[in-house]
Amino acid sequence: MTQDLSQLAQEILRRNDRGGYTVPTHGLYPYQWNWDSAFVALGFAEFDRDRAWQEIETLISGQWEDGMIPHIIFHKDDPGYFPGPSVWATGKTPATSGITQPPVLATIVRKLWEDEGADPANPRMRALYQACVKSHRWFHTYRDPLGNGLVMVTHNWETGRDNSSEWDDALARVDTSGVGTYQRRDTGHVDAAMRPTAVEYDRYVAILQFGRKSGWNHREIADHGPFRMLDVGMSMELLRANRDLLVLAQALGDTAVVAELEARITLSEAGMDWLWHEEVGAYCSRDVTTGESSGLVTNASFLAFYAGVGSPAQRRRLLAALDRMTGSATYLVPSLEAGSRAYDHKRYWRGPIWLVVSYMVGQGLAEAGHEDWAERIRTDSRKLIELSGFYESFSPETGAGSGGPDFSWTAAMWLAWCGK
Ligand code: 9WN
Repeated sequence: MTQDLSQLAQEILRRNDRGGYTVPTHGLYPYQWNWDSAFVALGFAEFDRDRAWQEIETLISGQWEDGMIPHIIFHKDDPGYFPGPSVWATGKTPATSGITQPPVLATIVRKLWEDEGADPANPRMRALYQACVKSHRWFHTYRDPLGNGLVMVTHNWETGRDNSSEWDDALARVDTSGVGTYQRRDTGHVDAAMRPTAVEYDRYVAILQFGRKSGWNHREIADHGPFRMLDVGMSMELLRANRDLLVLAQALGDTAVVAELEARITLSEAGMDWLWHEEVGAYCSRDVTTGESSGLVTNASFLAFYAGVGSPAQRRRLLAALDRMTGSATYLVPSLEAGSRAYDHKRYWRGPIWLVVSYMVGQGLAEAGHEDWAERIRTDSRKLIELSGFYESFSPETGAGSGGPDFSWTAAMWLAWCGK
């Protein structure tokens, strides 16, 4: 069975290949997505090293002058997705969206490079290193409003955990009166019960429109935008990515960047406590405007191990939360703890399992010496694919697939991690 599924996973990546980049799935997501491509590169790396590097290089072809790596690159227009390039209207070539996505790239570049012998002269690593330095500086410049090394997002789509209940209160304050009419495409591809609601979509579009009206001025968006949230996921991912970028900077003898990254890492390590919720016993996202914590345990809370943060006491409480989840979930790691406000085992990021987050959580736990938990998560992830196939996400209760089928990053996670 493993061999058949590995074969199928490779076929999915080949089939979703549009020439130098993959689409996450046919139909629902017809463009190149930022963090999807990073994870997809790990899958390609298992059978086609050149294609793995190329996936990231094609993504970087859409990087903005100021360093931002957009969340979508619209290499070819496609009427099957809303909002497409004309809605974003960023005026870039290639056409892109106007927001970013989780900064996992440096971590993946480090892995590709190390797996090939960690040669500091590797030209592909060197080019991508420069792109990552620029991207991380963009985050530090525009997305650290409190100066404590955490990451603020200005659109919920940036988090990659788009409709997590963590954003509900902040999104409820977004003025949607000027949104106008538009035609959603996603619900024409998959069951609407698995997607965000109409009210939620209006809010997403309203935030987009604020950015477009500002001429995609990221200073203006960061200071005055309608959605300003310190995301626990991206804060953890950027800290981790800074640690991995530091390894590359050291290998290259880039002393100025080494010093810069060391300072950022120290800042973020200390800053992370701002996200700690003592009563809940977990890291939770916080609204920059109101200071409110979501108070919700999500799969991103467990990225603390991956980021290398948390006192022994904090880590014990996180493990207790993970243990608690095994009581309500058949499979780990749900994107929201069952019983939480708006939990729904089928709806997108309000419960379903997403294997790329599980992968990072599992990796962090293994590195922290919690091999038992890491193995449980890996085995569960494997079972989900064996049971339901290569879906976008999975119910933590039944294991049924949700969202799009033949999903690129799920295939990649099989090849690089849980199917090995
Ligand atoms: C918006 C592509 C992307 C993922 C995100 C996931 C979903 C898009 C959407 O699909 O978001 O970016 O239209 O729902 O939430 O994590 O990168 O797979």
